[in-house]
Amino acid sequence: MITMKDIVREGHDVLRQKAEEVSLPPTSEEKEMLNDMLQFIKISQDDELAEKYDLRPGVGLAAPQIGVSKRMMAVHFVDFHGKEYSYGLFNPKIVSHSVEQSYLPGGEGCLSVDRDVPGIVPRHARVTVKATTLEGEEIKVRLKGYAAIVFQHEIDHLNGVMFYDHINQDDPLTPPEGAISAEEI
Ligand code: UDB
Ligand code: ZN
Repeated sequence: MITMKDIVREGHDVLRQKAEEVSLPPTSEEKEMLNDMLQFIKISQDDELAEKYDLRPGVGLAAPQIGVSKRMMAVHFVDFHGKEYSYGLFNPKIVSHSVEQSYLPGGEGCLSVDRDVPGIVPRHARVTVKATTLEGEEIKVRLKGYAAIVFQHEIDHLNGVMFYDHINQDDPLTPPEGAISAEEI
């Protein structure tokens, strides 16, 4: 079982590397690891288990965050419209995105970052992501609002990018012109 001691924190090189593509079909070790990542996220959202194992309630996790430089990510969350997203994904790729930008009004955090970094993180308002699921299915999902932000945050980890790289240093709290709050879509 993955716990917080397995989570790599900022400063570690693996978080700045571009992760390797997983050659398909994945090995049973790769599938097991991705399944463990998804379980970690689910367990972290269970109040009793999160307290028992001292976990931060997470919505997503990318393999570099457990020290593995491979293109794998897990997400498990319900968006503001009550729609559930629960996936373990190999080789996720943004195949198209909107020009319009969006952001979470409260900014972002990260399981690999043990400090508060205030600031607006501009993201694409809509993205289409292609990936292969844990079950071996090739999928193409269209995402907007909160879901689009979670996926972009995790895919960034596969490219060595941290959320605060996107914050405008000169004016951290002002959203870019034309950007919409992720809570509105
Ligand atoms: C998170 N959790 O998991 F609205 F049940 C964040 C942390 C960094 C605060 C743990 C989170 O947003 N939890 C949450 C929010 C809700 C309801 C709920 C739980 N991540 C994932 C991460 O670090 N992945 O690498 C950070 C998010 C910031 C924006 C998208 C991902
Ligand atoms: Zn993160």
